[in-house]
Amino acid sequence: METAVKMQAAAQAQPNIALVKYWGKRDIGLNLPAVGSLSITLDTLWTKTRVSFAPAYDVDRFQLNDRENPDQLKRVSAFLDTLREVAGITHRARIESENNFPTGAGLASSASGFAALVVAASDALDLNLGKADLSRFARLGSGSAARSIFGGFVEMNTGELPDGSDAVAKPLLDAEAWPLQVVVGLTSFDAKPVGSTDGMLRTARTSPFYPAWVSSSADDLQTARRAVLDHDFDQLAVVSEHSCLKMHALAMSAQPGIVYWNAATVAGIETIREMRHSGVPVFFTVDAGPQIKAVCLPEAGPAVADALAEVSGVSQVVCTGLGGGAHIIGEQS
Ligand code: 2P0
Repeated sequence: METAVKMQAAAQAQPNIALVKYWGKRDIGLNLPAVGSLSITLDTLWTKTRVSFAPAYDVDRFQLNDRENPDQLKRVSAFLDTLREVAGITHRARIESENNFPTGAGLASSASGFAALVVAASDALDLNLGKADLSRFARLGSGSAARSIFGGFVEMNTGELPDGSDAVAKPLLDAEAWPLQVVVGLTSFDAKPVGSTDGMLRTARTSPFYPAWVSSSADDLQTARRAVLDHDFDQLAVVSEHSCLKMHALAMSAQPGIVYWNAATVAGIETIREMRHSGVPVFFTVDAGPQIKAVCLPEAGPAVADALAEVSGVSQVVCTGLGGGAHIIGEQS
């Protein structure tokens, strides 16, 4: 039986940026989102992960960028346990992962990380999972990872079933159909002060605004979905900035309040708003970290990159288009 299983595989996934944000869980154990979300998958930032299972390994080992990573090992190992259970094996694994961008600084490294991991590990175990199942398993690792299984514009559902089997992402529009550009202004490489999971739980527990956040999210999702399908940039800009500011206002209203921004984040937001008001097709979004992300039509890319590079406190600017979903690669490079 074992000889039929190849036991090792490598995969690549790219981070995604939510335009309609996920913040809050309807079930913590199954990691089910309390709200739907809509994202774009990037192309030049990536995680590449190689997984090998072997009877000779006595423990799981996880390396990130060529260094053992004991902090994340427990989470990765618990995630692999779920797949091992499905495969009916107990072999331990070696996981070697590489990010070509800063980890844990608000650039969605857990999204690309768990998407690459589930694709590599399930292939190594010959689980033959379809994309919806890959998305469902990726969600168990990190909610946003469910979206990185797919490329382009992606929608994530809360699902309604108690077991969460319908809480999966689905593709909305291919990257090539509306090739937006993303310009990321890096303002800090420090790890975020409060992780997303803890931030969500604290917010749900303590913010008086949490019920309003949950009940207003379906409208944002519907507006954004329509804007994407219509290629209506202005409408997408309005609803995306609204969802971003609403999520951060919500986090700030937790006790103690969670502030992911720094001075450069605020300056970047002002810069992008001024550009948009002067007619440049660009809008901003910010995730659970201080990086500023500008989304624009391709013709505005160079001007947006120049403007963000000028913002005081922005140390580096990264430009990327939209890319495809997580996939198997021949070798980890
Ligand atoms: C998002 N974020 O929609 C939102 C906006 C950050 C801000 O999804 O607890 O790391 O692992 O499911 O996926 C980041 O949260 O959280 C996130 P868990 P995750 O992209």
